[in-house]
Amino acid sequence: MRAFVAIPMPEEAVAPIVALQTLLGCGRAVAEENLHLTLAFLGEISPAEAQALDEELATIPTQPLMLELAGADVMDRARPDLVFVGLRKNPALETLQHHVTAAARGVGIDLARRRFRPHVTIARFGRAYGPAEELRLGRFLEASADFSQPGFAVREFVLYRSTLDHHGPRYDRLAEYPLGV
Ligand code: 2AM
Repeated sequence: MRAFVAIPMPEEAVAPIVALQTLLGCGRAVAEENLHLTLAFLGEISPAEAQALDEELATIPTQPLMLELAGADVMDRARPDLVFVGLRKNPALETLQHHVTAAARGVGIDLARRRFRPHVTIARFGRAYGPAEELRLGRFLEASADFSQPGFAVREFVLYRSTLDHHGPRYDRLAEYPLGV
């Protein structure tokens, strides 16, 4: 199965993100219930690996986590394929992400060695990126560069299975891990 570990966006964060999606007005907006911050993309894993990982994730020491959304951007200005909203630097988030990747590697899941760049993808372009999108995106980036929001508390992180079909991705919760409150 294709799996990943992420923090789902709580209700308080969804409304400002939807406002950004409306402001963008192009691309395929990520469905409200799918908005998340990826901690580790696991790729294809076996049910046995998922189970071993679940046991490890449950032992991660947790602490309360407040996140702040800040600034929308694209990953690659030359060839934008997705638009995201970033998060203010947060040591507790980095610690959690470090524990999650260590847990995955600890059970033998081979993770890409990428710098952690916390973000919530709000829309994807896929192949549908042309001059009209370029114009809209340019306006959007200007209008949303200073976007910021009051912090919100995160209550959990989640191990998800991702299934891709022609309607887009479907994310199923395999297990949930509460964060300290
Ligand atoms: P994205 O939001 O930056 O697109 C579920 O698919 C999650 O895993 C998404 O948040 C997606 O990140 C991330 N993801 C999908 N494929 C990936 C890949 N090949 N490498 C890293 N992350 C990936």
